[in-house]
Amino acid sequence: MAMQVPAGNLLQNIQYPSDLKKLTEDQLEQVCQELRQYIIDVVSVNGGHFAASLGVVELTVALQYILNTPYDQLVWDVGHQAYGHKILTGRRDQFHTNRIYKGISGFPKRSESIYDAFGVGHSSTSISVALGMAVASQYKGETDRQHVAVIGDGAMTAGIAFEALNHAGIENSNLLVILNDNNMAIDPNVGALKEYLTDITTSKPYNRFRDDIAHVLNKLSAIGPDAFKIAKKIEKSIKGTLLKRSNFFEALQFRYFGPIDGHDVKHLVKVLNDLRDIPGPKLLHCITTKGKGYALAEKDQTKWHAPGLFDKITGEIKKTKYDKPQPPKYQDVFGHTIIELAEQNPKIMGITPAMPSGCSLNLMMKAMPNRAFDVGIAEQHAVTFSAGLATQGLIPFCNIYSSFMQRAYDQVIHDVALQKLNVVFCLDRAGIAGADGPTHHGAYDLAYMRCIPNMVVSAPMNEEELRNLMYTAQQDDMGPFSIRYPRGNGVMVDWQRPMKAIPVGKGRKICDGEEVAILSIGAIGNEVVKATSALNAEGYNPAHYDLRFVKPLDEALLHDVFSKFNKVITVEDGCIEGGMGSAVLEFMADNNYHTQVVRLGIPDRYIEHGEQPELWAESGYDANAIIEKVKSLVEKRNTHTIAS
Ligand SMILES: Cc1ncc(C[n+]2csc(CCOP(=O)(O)OP(=O)(O)O)c2C)c(N)n1
Repeated sequence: MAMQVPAGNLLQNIQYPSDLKKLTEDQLEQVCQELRQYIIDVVSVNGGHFAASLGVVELTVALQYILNTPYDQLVWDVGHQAYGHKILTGRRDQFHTNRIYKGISGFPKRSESIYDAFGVGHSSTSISVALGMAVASQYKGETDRQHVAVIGDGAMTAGIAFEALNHAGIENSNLLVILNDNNMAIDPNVGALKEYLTDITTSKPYNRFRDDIAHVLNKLSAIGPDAFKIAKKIEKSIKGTLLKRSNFFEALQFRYFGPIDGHDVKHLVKVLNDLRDIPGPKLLHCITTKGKGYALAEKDQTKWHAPGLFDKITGEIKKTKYDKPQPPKYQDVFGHTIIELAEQNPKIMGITPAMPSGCSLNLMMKAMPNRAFDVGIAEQHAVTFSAGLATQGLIPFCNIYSSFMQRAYDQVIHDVALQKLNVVFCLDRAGIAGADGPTHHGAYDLAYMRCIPNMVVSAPMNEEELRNLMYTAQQDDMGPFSIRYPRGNGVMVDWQRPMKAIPVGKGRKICDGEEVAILSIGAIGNEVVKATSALNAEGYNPAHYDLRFVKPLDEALLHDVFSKFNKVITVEDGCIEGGMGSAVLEFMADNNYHTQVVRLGIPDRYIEHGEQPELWAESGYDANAIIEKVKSLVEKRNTHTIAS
């Protein structure tokens, strides 16, 4: 459980950046060492993201040393690398509660600290936001204010990052983009931009040329302000004509600096200090190593992105050991099943936007490299690329986490559903996602998919159902088909059973009962199973149905339920507003039933971070909450009927 660890000699006296600024530049290396050690010490016993924060320790220290935060705006992209930032900005003593229920958030969050300039979790927003801040400062006449976006090479692959660069290039506002280039996303970064960044980093003639210019500029600027102006003119004409053609960022009217070593804290301090005085949009290209300072993490950066608890001395990642085989993760059921299906059906393709390990499409990318694609952090593109494949008669399985799919909503409607294309959306991490918190909970997909014409909206209750839904979806002419499943493990050890098609829109009865019927969708139905068996033991006898589909609804099943029961509880691991319960209410109103319906699900507010069971309980739809709800609705039964 949450465990506090002591900080090093310098770090223990740093609560806020003002304390850091009291130190000499010569002491900063030691601060970095202690900060890195503190992150290792705490994350090893409390869990969380790891390698990304280690990679930006020097950047974090240098930025806080030079900038005047929180007046200056420092925006971290994604935010999974901001642990050092949190520790240096008033949260060192709470850091051991990171990501724990009721503890501090694993991401920067405006409500948590004035130093968290922007709330993040989803990637690639930092340039847009920092530009907005910079333009606002310019408008308000706050010309001394700095605005810095720190963005990874992975996050830079997203469309919104390009959109922001395109806009920033024509605004003459005070914006510094720091490109934290470690050549990695969670998995190895992909795409032509990555290759370009590698070229620019390793190209000798380019670097020599750049260094020469920097050298001349430095000399001239040392002479005085006039000389600096002249220097800038010279830079503009030489760099402008020659570099514009060869440098992507310069072509977008940014002034490009770098690449520099992002682990040399003293040099970073010097460069950041210099850049403060240069107006307009600038980009500083820093080369860093993800996992820096922890050898195992440097070697296997994907594994150490978020390793869970580990022994910091031996590097052994702690996994609970079980005597018996355990049910698999849903993501692995997807990963193995898509290969099994693709071996039979040559039309099947696999697509992920930058989450091959997270969704287990990496298995197919290895087994069938020409049929599985990591397209970078590009959810919109992933969907429309899938649409393109589907126009040619292929059946793409486009796997996107439920919360990241929010990015691609228009593509789902306009590029897939409107054109009735056979794209299968597999929405991983649907429902409460856990320690990542509100940015990552997959709360809305049932509601946002359900209102789209042509869309099939389904959710399996267990591994076998997931396989059967995938089997069903890959049949010809199924049209757009979404399948949502949660983070974590399923409930079946013996899950690799032969697959069969499920009639679209057909639910199933889990157990008969009296007086009250519980309708569930998806894996949260297993909490209902726990509840009904506990209730049976106490003499209550609710019925339980697994709807399987929110669209189309199983109307025959619902007619049956509404004619037999006058009390109905709906249970979903998704937002109550507009979700499955709402669909049931619409059915009821349309068919003139007058049944009492109680809807359980994610309430109309943002649910913070914690373990899934803690958050289901808080939201009122874990087994206990369901038991209480049934008891409050029905009178106690003396008879004890075993559910069939
Ligand atoms: C919109 C969106 N898609 C996917 C993710 C999942 N994700 C979190 S971090 C990450 C990789 C980011 O890579 P990079 O920006 O290079 O940062 P690094 O971890 O290498 O420091 C991804 C894909 C996300 N947070 N947001």
